[in-house]
Formats: sequence, structure tokens, C-alpha cells
Amino acid sequence: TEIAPGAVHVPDWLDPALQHDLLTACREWARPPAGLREVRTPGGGTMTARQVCLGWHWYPYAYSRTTTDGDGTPVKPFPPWLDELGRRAVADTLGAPTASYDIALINFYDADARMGMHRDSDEKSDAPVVSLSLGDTCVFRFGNTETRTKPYTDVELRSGDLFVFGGPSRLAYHGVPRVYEGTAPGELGLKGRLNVTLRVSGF
Ligand code: MD3
Ligand code: FE
Repeated sequence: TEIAPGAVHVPDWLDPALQHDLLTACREWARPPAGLREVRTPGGGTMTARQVCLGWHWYPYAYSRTTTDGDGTPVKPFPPWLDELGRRAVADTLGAPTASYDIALINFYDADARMGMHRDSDEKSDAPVVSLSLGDTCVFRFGNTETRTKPYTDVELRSGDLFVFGGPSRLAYHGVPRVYEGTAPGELGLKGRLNVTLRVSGF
């Protein structure tokens, strides 16, 4: 389903086996060193979703090769199979060829976590962002490129869903206003929600 030009939602794109394997990998990546951390914003706030990065480490609002705002160790490598997954996601949706994916940002949400409306503009490349959801269902709010307020479209993202954001949607405001506790598929064995975004740095 095309939500807006360049923004394509594919429910249930990851089969249960791939959801399981991606979750297992995320649990490994979350371990120290350079594991899961709390993200502090320059204004003194703390993001409620916790995060781990692969390839490049994101800190508000730039990228580095070390976990500058974590334990200071080198960021974990971005594995080739994630690039292949990202390129397959784009081929299945927008169809356009892309450069290699080299950044993964993995956000862990408990039932109270949220993500405020923001734009992702710290990457140099305008290649599409690939989003993969695991675990609890959330409300994903997809806005416009001008303001962090209306008009926006609310979409539920469930475990296994793919969302690709390219073209004019690449710089749209978006956020996660709500996570529905206890809605993850039981067989996955995940409490909470996990979102993997794949990006091309262009660095
Ligand atoms: C639209 N993540 O990591 S996924 C983020 O569920 C982020 O964790 C949310 O916003 C999450 O930056 C939303 C959907 C998403 C991700 C990246 C985008 C939408 C996007 C980048 C550009 C435009
Ligand atoms: Fe974002």
C-alpha cells in the first residue's frame, strides 16, 4: 500500500522464520560492547526508545564510527546480509536500484516508549530508508515535509511489516505515538517492540 508518494507499507513482509532470526541477531547486537544505550538529546532529554547502531553510530544529530555517547567503543559492523535484505525490500516496493545499505538503527520500545515527530536528515544519501518491525503493534504517524503537525496519517505497524520511505517521503516528519502492550505474536517471544531501520550513509 502506498501511503504517500514513495512511502510503501507491506504488511507481513518478513515470514515468521526471518522475524525470529532478525530478533535473535538484534539480541546479540544489543549486548555490550557498543550495545543497547539510552539516547540523550542536546536539550537534556532522554529518548524513551533505547537504541543500538550498526555500521555508523547515530547520536543527536550526527554519525560517528565510535559509540561517542555510549561506552566509547567502535560501532559493530554492518553485516552483508542486512544490505541484501534492504535491497530486496526496495526492489519489492519502489523497484529502483539503490546504493549499498551501511547503517542500521535498531530501536527497542517497551509499552511506555514513544518517538516524537521528527525528520531523518543526518544521512548524506537520499536513498530510501527501510523499516522492519518486530513484536508489539504500534501506531506509526506519517506526516508531511513542512510541519510536525497535521496533516498526518496514522498506520498500525505489526510484527513482520515492512515500510519503505523514498522519494518525496524520505524527508517527511514521522513518529510513534503509541505501542500496544502484549500484542506481539506469542511464538516470537518478544516483550515490547523492536524497529530496525536500514539506511545508506553516503559518507
Ligand atoms: C520516514 N523509527 O529510526 S519506523 C527512526 O518505529 C524512526 O522506531 C521509528 O523514526 C520506529 O528514525 C519509525 C518508520 C520510519 C523510519 C525512518 C524513516 C519512517 C521514516 C526515515 C525517513 C522517513
Ligand atoms: Fe525516524
